[in-house]
Amino acid sequence: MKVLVTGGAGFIGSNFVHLTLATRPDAEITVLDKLTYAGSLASLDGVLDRVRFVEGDVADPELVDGLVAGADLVVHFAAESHNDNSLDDPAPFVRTNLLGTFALLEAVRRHDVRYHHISTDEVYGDLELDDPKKFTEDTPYNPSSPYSSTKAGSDLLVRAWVRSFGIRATISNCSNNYGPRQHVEKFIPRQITNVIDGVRPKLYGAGLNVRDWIHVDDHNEAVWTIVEQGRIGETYLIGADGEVDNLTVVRLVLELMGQDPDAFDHVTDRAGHDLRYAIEAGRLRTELGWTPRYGTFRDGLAATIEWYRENEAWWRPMKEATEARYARTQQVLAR
Ligand code: NAD
Ligand code: TDX
Repeated sequence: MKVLVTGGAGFIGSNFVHLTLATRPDAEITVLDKLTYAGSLASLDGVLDRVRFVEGDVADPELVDGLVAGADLVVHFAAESHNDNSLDDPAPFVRTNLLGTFALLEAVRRHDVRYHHISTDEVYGDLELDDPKKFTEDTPYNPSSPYSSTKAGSDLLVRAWVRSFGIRATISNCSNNYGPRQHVEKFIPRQITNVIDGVRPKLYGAGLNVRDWIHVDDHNEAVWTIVEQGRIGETYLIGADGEVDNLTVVRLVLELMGQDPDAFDHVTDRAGHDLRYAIEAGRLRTELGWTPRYGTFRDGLAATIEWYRENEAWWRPMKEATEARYARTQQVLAR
């Protein structure tokens, strides 16, 4: 099977490439990636000789058309993915997340190629801390940030192209991923690399916000399950019942790294900060028989810390610029 992976030099996309080559050796992979600040060829170390790498923009219709024409399957990970950046400058989010998806949809429509769309639980907005309900496939869309609204818009484009043009597409909306090769702007890698650098972790506000953590390999196995068994036109939520509040995560990172669990700073909160995400993945589990394989969040976090300790050469080049960017907008409020 010829697979076009967009965003394959990013966090989840590169882990998808590694996992696919390890578990489905017949797959012929082409990666299309613009190598923005978030993409790194080093994330494909060890497999670059087994994939065709194309540096380019998903929002370039001609480039995309040629690549889609030669594929049996497109898995679309490429996106501007960081909420904080979208508050700073929404323009690349609109361009990549909306126009990039549009270019791919038109190409898969022309060439009748199977398409899987990677999206996020953030399209549903947020939940109250004490709400017993979780997000389901029927939860109304209610995105909060420029990032999540452009992802929501891209999902709606996919649904319309299925209904109006009969493209063969599926959508998945996953909760927060963690694992190796995640950019150091994101919550968990930022704190791990701060501690390695002797800098105190930075918690937004009081840290009561809850995220539903899933290991990136569990996400990517779920994507393959949907590609292989999912119903065309359907949306599947992906999550592994991993709800943890941010304060607990920061304290756990510090504890696992041998530090005082209270040695962190409270910094300026994110504007419009979503309170809680929680996924009900019943459709994926009962209809398609998927189940997460990774162990506890604590074990997964310990393994992730180990990865960052052993792979400083991977993250060091992006650390200084990331912290310089945060320093412009975030102040320490309390220790
Ligand atoms: P990432 O920022 O680590 O990687 C994004 C990749 O896309 C980078 O390699 C970047 O170079 C590439 N890219 C950006 N703009 C591009 C363009 N115009 N053309 C081609 N390539 C471009 O993001 P990630 O965390 O790996 O997220 C991947 C996908 O998964 C996104 O669609 C995101 O919305 C979704 N998602 C992420 C999470 C999460 O927790 N990280 C959870 C659910 C869904
Ligand atoms: O330094 C920090 N301190 C902090 O308290 C950072 C960077 C984040 N946070 C908080 C904000 C969130 O409540 O941690 C939580 C997680 O933050 P992010 O890693 O930025 O993730 P989030 O905004 O939840 O979005 C992530 O999951 C859904 C991904 O970045 C998205 O791409 C995905 O769609």
